[in-house]
Amino acid sequence: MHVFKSALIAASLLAAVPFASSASAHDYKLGALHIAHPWTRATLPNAPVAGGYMTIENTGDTADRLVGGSTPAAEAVEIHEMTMDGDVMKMRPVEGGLEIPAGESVTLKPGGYHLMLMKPTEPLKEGTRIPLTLTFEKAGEVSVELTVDTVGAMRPGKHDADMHGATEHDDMGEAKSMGNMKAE
Ligand SMILES: [Cu+2]
Repeated sequence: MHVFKSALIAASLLAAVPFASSASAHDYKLGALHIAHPWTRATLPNAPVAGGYMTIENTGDTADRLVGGSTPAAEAVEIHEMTMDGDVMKMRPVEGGLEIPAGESVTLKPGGYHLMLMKPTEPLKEGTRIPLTLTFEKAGEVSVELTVDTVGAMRPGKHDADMHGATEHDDMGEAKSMGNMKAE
């Protein structure tokens, strides 16, 4: 009887694993800040930059600012925004850091605010994870891992354990416009 009971417990533990892992996977907390699904994209050899994307939620009642970051995978980490200059999309550093307003979420994503990993030390390989430290003005530092998704992915996909059903990877048009992008 005892053995039978243990087997039942073991079976229920096994059954619980997928739920436990998707609930806890790839999210980070730092004080009132909640950082979800940090990700990046695989790069081609000699790519001068790589992106860094995530959603940062501020559950507190005072604003904070993302002011910087660092990673052993690149020479420097900058915070960028995309702007239109005529019909050319450009990116430039965000002066003074990126505000995370109280009670709000800010999403860093392709085509919007993003981290820019300057001069990756080696090409980012799809399916690996890149350690990254984020620095906030008030909350301080937190270590996260960027999942590395497909070249040209527009949202976190198959390498993010908690992917909200996003599995599609577009898109040649976007890849082309990325090619026209200039860092300033
Ligand atoms: Cu950039």
